[in-house]
Amino acid sequence: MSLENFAIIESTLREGEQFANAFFSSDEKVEIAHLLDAFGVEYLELTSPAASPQSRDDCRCIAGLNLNAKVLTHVRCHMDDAKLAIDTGVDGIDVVFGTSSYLREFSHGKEIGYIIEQAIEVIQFVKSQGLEVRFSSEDSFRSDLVDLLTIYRAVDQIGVNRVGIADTVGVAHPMQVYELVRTLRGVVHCDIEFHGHNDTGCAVANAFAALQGGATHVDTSVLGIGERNGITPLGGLIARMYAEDPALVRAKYNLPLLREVDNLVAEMVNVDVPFNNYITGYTAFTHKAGIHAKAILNNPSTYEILDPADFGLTRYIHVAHRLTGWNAIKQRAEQLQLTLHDDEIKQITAQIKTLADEKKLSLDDVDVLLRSYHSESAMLETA
Ligand code: HCA
Ligand code: CU
Repeated sequence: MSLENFAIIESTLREGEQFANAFFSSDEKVEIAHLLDAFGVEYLELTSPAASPQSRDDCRCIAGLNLNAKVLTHVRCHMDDAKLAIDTGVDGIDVVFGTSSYLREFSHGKEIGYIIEQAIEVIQFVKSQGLEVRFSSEDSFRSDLVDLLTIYRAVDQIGVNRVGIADTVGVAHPMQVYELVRTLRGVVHCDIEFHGHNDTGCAVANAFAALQGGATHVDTSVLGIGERNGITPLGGLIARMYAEDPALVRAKYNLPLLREVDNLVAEMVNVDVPFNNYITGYTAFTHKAGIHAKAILNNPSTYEILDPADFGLTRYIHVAHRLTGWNAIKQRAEQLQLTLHDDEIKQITAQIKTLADEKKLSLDDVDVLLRSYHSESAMLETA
């Protein structure tokens, strides 16, 4: 069920602000918020208004933009923070508490009974103000399962809108995520959110496993930016969900905006979009080996699970190298509007392979060869 109904909680303006290079100005935050809203994410999560005076003003400002996306802010499970958050005019509040034995021992030192009391007070208050509220436990995968379920059952009973599980340290793998969400699904009636860090490269798979297990909401950030090496990237989740159900993802999101979203944030935080980035990396739709190129030219689905056209992108067939094949070279000749016989194309291909063994070729080198063959064969024909 959730696979069709999933919602994205886009946290570039909260978790993303915790990325080493992120120093968003207010104008930049507004620009990101508008673009993510146009892309179609269901929620935006903003840094706590308790973090700094500017953070509070930015919450107010973005909450007042009248976006389609619901605006949330992320606060500690504390009445003072909850009051500050409500005053900003946001639609909902994401409350978080550290439940792991590490955090209980080395961070806040609180017992489970106390955590539940605090949670109930804050949740009831936020709900009494007519706002949506989520309760999440930091470091859920290193928390005691009985403690975790006890807390979640208690907050579910008083009508929390969502509970969240967070893989704060990126330690979980997909099967564990699936199991925990499945177990939780049997205990609470409310929605379930997943927030996963990417320390071991599992963030996209974990988010997907959470949805398979019955989660309804997934946290993302643009390019995955966040603490350390970040969380589930927006583009990665989109790619994963598109592979599952292209029509659904096309209907939910304005996919051609993804490249602009990735580029905008990359520029603001002063990084390049990685070459192998999901969908928008510069090699994401580049095909190289002759066998791949031939099949792609016949039918792109042979080697593409994502259709670049849905994202406003085009595929590229890389022809200038030793792995090339004559079908790819023929296609290049056609692009250049050069008519050459298949025999000639095959000869040129052999020549390209020999040359490519000697040095790195450019597309220009291939074009020059094709053009010179073409003018030679045209001369022969007119002679
Ligand atoms: C952090 C907090 C958090 C919160 C996740 C959530 C995490 O450690 O900065 O609210 O679900 O990873 O635990 O981002
Ligand atoms: Cu996090």
